[in-house]
Amino acid sequence: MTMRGGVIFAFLVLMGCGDISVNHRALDEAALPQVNHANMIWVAGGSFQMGASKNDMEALPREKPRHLVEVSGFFMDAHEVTNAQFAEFVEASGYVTVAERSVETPEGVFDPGSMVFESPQDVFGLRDHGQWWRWRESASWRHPEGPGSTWKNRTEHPVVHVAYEDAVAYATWRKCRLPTEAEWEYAATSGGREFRYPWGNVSPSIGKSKCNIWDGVFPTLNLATDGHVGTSPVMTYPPSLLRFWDLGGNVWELCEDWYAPGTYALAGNGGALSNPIGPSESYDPLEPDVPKKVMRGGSYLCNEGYCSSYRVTARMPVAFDTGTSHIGFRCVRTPDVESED
Ligand SMILES: [Ca+2]
Ligand SMILES: [Ca+2]
Repeated sequence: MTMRGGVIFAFLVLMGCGDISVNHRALDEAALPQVNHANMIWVAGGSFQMGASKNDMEALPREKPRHLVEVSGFFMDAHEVTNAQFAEFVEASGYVTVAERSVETPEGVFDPGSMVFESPQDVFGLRDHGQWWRWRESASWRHPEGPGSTWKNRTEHPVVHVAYEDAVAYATWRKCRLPTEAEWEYAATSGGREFRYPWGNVSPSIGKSKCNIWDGVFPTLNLATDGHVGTSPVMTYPPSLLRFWDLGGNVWELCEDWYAPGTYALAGNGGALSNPIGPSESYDPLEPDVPKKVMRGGSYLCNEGYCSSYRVTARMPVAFDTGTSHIGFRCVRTPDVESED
């Protein structure tokens, strides 16, 4: 999926140039969190089978083969980082997110903006994402749908329109980091259990709502039987066994690993991988020139008919400089970092 970077890149190609510079603003290292954000869950280390089984017909090839992984213990946020949490970071540090920055090129300065999901009345197949993603000037975490929308009436919703470097900046400020794919999946399976979803093995279409996804026919009809068309406040649905909320659905969660579809195929020769961190560089055959990170867990746009990415093994590439209206993150921290406080 081509988002912010792709839109800008395509525009620059059209203009015949390609040198993008952005307005970076240094973090104020002294402005550390004044509020205890340590709403984190301890995940005891262990080993587990990472990835989808070969008989899983719903899983994509990039989720296979299943392989043995060892993970050291870590703390992880109980819920996605909220707008209120991110606002405290921005107020303390003066940080400006990627979506809020102008893009300077030899041909001129382009206004800030981001990609916003807008449900179309009709679609012609599901391959052309441009049918439901729109570039909106001024869209950012402050204005999730662009002008006229604001984070201030959704303070406990997950922050969105964060690119990888925005998430890293926030995590660093909190003395945390982003999870690796292995840590995320290990937490999502509540420590390596045979779970298909973060809540267990029951399909989200059966019984009470288990997470915030797309109820209906994507992308034209959202029945919102789970109570939410867009993002929902964190901790709305039942927690997982380890008491994590929204690991499936609500917003996608950025991970530290670079994306490559063949990561698991290179995962060793039968021995357990210890704390894997993914490939040294990304490779997406569909857009080989765009560096991409991995995100996990699906979003409020996923459903069984289109993208069942709330499955624990689902993995999705995202351009490292791109945030959208359905991408967020949560933080982890290791005991060594914890003990330095
Ligand atoms: Ca929903
Ligand atoms: Ca999520």
